[in-house]
Amino acid sequence: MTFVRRSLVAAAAAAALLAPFAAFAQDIKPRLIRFGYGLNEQSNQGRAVKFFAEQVEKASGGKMRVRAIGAAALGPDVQMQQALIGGAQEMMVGSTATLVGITKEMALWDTPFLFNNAKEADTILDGPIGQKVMDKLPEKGLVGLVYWENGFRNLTNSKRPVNKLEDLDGIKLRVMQNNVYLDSFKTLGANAVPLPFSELFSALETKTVDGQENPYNTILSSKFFEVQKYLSVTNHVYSPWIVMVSKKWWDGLSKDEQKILLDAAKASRDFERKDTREEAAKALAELKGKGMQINELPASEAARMRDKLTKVNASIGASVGMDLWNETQAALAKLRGAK
Ligand code: TK8
Repeated sequence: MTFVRRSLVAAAAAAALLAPFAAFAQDIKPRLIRFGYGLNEQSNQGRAVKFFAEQVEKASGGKMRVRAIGAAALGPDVQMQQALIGGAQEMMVGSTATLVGITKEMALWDTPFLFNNAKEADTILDGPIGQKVMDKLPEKGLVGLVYWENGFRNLTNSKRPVNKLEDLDGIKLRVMQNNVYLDSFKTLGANAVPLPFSELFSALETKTVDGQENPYNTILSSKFFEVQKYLSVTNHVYSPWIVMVSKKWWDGLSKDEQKILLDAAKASRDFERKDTREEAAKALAELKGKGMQINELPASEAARMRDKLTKVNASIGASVGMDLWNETQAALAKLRGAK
């Protein structure tokens, strides 16, 4: 019998012995962690939350239990953030973009075309700059554990293929509740309207809005192809998700419990990025198969869009602070030079 098996058997025997007392002994009752997220269970987000839950249960020997609650059943991102701050919910994952109202430095990640590829995103997010931004959360009542990949965002709509900048004119486009996104798409000529993700499908279905932008994975898992005909490949911004814990609750955990959560979060990050990238690589063909009409923007039009969007950079720099902005630009320049 291996050591692990032997200790598992021992643990099981101990648990069986203790079971009758569990109802009385407070510290034996598993800690329940309500982990909310916005996408559905069959999404890359849902799969990664499930993976995290399994890791935590395993590492804690069942003393910590994660209840994964998807499809915004605990409310959209901004509502869950408040529940974490108040201590009414333990954990969540959501876009950094919806966090900007609480921690303005998160707007750094909303910079259009900040990262050229996933490698750059991983290096910056997992490095000192990503940590520095995350370290702004505790003073607001939140603890950030890791960044996951939401992904490069692309445009869909029900009106027409976006082949040139002018095609966006008058398109009613849902954006996240975030000023950089609002300004970016207004700058491009769209009629941008902020809406929580949980209201998006029905807003598209009822034509309250004509379009939206999200990574391929989400367009697929949220079935936007059922209500959107055109997908234009823009990759206009890399969007991270962030896994967060209520600070009120976190502060009451033992060091061991905190370590279990952090280790599981790191393992889930690696799982999630791999899973997301594998899915994204196949998603375009799948979306085509579902009937979407897909177009790449001609390089000259992509450049025009990019040029227009850089106009929002000055306001991002001002809100995140020029030191952080310059440090990020320097780190990216160094990364690109090192290749
Ligand atoms: C899910 C959202 C989603 C985001 C959006 O809660 O709102 O468009 O991309 O992933 O955070």
